[in-house]
This record gives sequence, C-alpha cells and structure tokens, in this order.
Amino acid sequence: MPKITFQEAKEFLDDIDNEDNVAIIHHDDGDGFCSGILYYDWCKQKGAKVEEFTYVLNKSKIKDFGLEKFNKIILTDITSEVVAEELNIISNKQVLYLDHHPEKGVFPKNILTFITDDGKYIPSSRTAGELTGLKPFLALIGTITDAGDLYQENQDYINSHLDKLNISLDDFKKNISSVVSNTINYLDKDPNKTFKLLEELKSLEDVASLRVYADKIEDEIQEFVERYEKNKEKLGDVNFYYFKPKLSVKGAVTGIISHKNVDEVYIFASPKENGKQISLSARNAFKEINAIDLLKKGTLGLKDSSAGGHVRAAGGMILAEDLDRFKQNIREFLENK
Ligand SMILES: [Mn+2]
Repeated sequence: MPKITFQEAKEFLDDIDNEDNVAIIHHDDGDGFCSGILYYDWCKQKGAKVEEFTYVLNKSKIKDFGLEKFNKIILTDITSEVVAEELNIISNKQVLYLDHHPEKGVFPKNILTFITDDGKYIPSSRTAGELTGLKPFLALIGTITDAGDLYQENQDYINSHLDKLNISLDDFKKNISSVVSNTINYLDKDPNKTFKLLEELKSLEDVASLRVYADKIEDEIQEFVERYEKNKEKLGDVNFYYFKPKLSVKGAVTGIISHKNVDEVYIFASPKENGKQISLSARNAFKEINAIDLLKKGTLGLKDSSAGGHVRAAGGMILAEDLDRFKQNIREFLENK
C-alpha cells in the first residue's frame, strides 16, 4: 500500500483534469461532508465530471455505489478499519484515500493513502482545506464539528482562520458549526440533500439559510441537555447519561454536555432505532485511561458488542439487555483502577 505525503496527495489533485470522471466518497458526519465538498469543488474547478457518495459506517458498501464509470476515486474521512478491504473492488482505478482515524485493515496495494494519524488529531476537513485552498470557512466548520478544537495541534490553524473570518470560537460554534451539525442530523435520511445544501454555501453568512432545518431539532437537543443534570448517574468518576431522543440528536447532546466541562469523563448511551441495541459514546479522558479503553473495559465479555474510535472520543455498541452489565463492568474497572 503506497503511503503518500501531503505533497503527493496534492499532485494527485493537481493532475485531475477535464477528461477525468471522479467519484467522491465521504463519511456522513460534518467532517466527512465538508471535506467531501472541498474535493468535489476542486474537481469541478478542474473541469472534471464529479459525483458524490455518502458512506454510512456499517451500512454502506462500496460495491453498491456502481463506480464502474469513474476512473478516479477520492475517499475522505472513512475509517480504514471499516473500508480498507472493501477497496479491492476499485483497485483497478486511481484511488486517493484520505483519512485521520487510526490506520487498521489491509489496503489493496495500489491505493494511495494519506492518513494524518502520526500521534496528532487533524480532522479530514482541515487536510482538505490545506490541500485545496478552497472555502476555508467550510474546512473550519468540518474541523470544529469533529471536535478539532479540543486538540492543541489545531489551535494555530483554528485561531488564524477565526481571525480572518472575524468571529470568536464561541460564536462560531453557536451560530455556524452547530447549525451545520443540526442540519446534517435533521436530514440524516437524505444525505444527497445535505451535500447539496452545504455545497451551495459560499460564505459564513449563508449558513443562516440552514436554520430552517437546524431549528427543528434545536428544541429536542435543549430538552435532553437540560435533563442531563437530573438524570445522569455516577459510575465512579464517570458521568453516565442514558437518554432516548426521538430525532437524531445523540451527537449534538453528547457534544454540548461534554464540551461544557472537558475535565470530566462521560459515557452517553442511547437505544438504536431497532430498540435491540444501545449505542455508546465516551468523551474526554483520564490521565491513565483513554476513551477507547474505557469502552473496551465496559463491553468486555458482552455479546455482539463493539468499541473503538479516538483517544478522547470513542463509540461503541452493546445489546440493550446488557446495559446493567456494561455499567457494572465500568464500576468494577474504576474501583480496581
Ligand atoms: Mn467523520
């Protein structure tokens, strides 16, 4: 698998021209949409034909996208743990794979990979912004929606862009990145519409046009943020919050509560739509343990469970019937720590 440098990734992009037919495949979160749009716009600007595909983890399959007609494919923000082996089916194409999650799985050997995971947390949108130079405001939105501001290595990048946009981080989160996140969540059944709406944004001011979607879930988010103080449970030092929203607001509720106090450790749990499983999010980290390990300890020995992600933000899944066992695992782990 050829690992390539930033410069080589840039050369791949520079080589795109009006004879190319490019597929952009991106993750379905803020970082995935924003980075995908930057590569999409880049291809358009180069005169290439381009189409976009939203990849939903554990649901989408590369083979179902019908990519025969494309000669170049760019993937962004889709963790290799899930997608690497699937790329066999497109290994006859010129493929540029860009991501920032810890590298796992085996890539077909001719896939060009640029993964920004050398001990730093650089969201895919920041990389897309730096590679293309396009829509810096959108690159910043993707970076902030993916919690890039929690990492020291992004401070200079974030601050210099906020300065140029003449907006504070708080205002950016409140009036810009959260509006985009809410819009993505509200339209989660219609990712093509989301992509189109976000692609049409030409400046920060345009983000206000998304409020018609974002406001619909704002009330639901506030409701579950307000319930946190009353309904949270302490598992040792960990704040455990089980909540059951109707709309797709888990991520937003998780983000708002965990960002209020970044020194605290949280585990959020919500039932999946099917009612049979519970999804888990761990946020922030102790000195001795990271968020992935915390969920791994909690899901230890539980049937059909999973845990993975980033050191300060991890996700997982358990069967609904195992919720009490999960909580007990966490309690025991923290007692014996
Ligand atoms: Mn992502």
